[in-house]
Amino acid sequence: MKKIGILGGTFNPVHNGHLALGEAAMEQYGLEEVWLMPSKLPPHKSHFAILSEKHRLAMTKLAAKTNERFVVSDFELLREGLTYTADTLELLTKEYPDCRFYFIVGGDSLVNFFSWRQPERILELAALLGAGRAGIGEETINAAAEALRKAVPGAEVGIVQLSDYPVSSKEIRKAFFTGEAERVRPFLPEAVYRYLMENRLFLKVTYDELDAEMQRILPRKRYLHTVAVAHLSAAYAAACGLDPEKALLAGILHDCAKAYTDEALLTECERCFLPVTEVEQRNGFLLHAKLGAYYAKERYFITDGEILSAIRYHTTGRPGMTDYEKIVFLADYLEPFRTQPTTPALDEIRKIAFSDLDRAVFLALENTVNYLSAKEQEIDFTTVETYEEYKKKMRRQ
Ligand code: DGI
Ligand code: FE
Ligand code: FE
Repeated sequence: MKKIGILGGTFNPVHNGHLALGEAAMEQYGLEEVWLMPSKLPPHKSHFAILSEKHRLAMTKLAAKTNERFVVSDFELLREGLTYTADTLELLTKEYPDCRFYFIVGGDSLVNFFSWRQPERILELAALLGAGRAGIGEETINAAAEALRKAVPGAEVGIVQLSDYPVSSKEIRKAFFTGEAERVRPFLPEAVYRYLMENRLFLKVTYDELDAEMQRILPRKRYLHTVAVAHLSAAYAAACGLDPEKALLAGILHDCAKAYTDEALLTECERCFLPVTEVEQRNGFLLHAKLGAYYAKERYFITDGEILSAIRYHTTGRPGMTDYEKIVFLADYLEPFRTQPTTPALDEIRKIAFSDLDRAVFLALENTVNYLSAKEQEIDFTTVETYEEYKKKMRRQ
């Protein structure tokens, strides 16, 4: 039987850590080849900035040239619909009856292997190799491997001894997006680095990518609101001589953390070490602005402070708001699909916003504060402070 390793992944981009894992598996388990198999987009993960199959495959081919025993397989890419490992192995074992497949996964996957689809079937069809990972701990991984061997008689489960690779694909993308591509160059096969540079990939976060991601993660109505805010923000920016592109990006991301319940927002903020005030404890939804700015930076690689603060303060405003903050705050309140039954003055403010940002912000704040008071809802201290500042400002005019 010919021993073949299968190393699947999104490979966005493929890096030396993937190759090191493949090579370690070859050496430690006597594999003749390792097939690098780029996968389709996993439905549950973020699709943001995932390159086309064409690019991911091309880079994997370049990476495979570093070792003659690497083979690139487009087996998963060529299949229709969702691809589950069990199905892939079912087909592979039929097509290559004289091969024994060694399916290589990260150590974390070994630990939660029973959450995969048809784990027992996978273990019947192929051997499973998990990468040892310092982050998880040798004992945990060994125990997981032992549990799998016990669960399926005859299952072959092994561990690939390998120290943690210092970077991930995500960190590589981040470095590219933030202009630090050179720093991660040593972690990529040189040909892959050149490919990314020559094709200008991961150089800039585009509106279209963010739009597609919001469409994917937000409910339909919220998505339409978001797009309306993005475009209205851009229009305000143009009217004020500011950069419409920046306003557009702030607008499309302003509610990117809105698809959570109040409770989930609290947990998520804690997980991300974001401070939570007492008012926010009681009114969890306020946190979507803070968490949204955090996601914009960490997930969507936005580095522009003016874009980030426009997202951060879009719900409460703040004293001394910047123009971009005012723009997104207003667009959020005034976008044409937004209906606020309690605010007949909305159309009036809509007109004013194009010529006098400050007056429009004042009126929006006044309405919000009145509305919340009438409904006996707690008002955030920042909202109150901002309102007070604007009242003074308006008296001076
Ligand atoms: O996320 P959106 O629904 O698009 O809009 P948003 O982020 O402005 O949130 C809207 C709600 O936030 C709206 O019902 C008014 C409310 N809000 C704004 N400031 C405060 C506030 N709610 C409370 N409880 N306290 C505030 O200070
Ligand atoms: Fe919001
Ligand atoms: Fe909004």
